[in-house]
Amino acid sequence: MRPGLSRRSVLAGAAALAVAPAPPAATPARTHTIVMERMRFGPSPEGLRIGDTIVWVNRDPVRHTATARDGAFDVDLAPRASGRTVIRKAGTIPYICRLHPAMTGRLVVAP
Ligand SMILES: [Cu+2]
Repeated sequence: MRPGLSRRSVLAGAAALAVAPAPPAATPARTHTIVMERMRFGPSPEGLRIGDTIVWVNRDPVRHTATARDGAFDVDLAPRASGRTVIRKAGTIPYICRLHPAMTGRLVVAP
């Protein structure tokens, strides 16, 4: 038993761990808007991150959906309605309107 390794030094070590530099503060989640208008999706926001929210706004007089091709989300919007989804994964996520498959877009989410 090393006499130098006292209970005190063990506690000091634990305290040092507790104040070790934290990883960079997580970027606060943000909210982005994508407008559906005139049978198109508006531009996809830049700088998307996991945890961010997308607010989908349908300004058309017809129903639309925002449907991820991989099933990550599926928002069904009556005319003039809006809805929201939270981004749960990184990568490129193509999406369409199920009712108007010519309406397409993609989210690019940072890893
Ligand atoms: Cu549509």
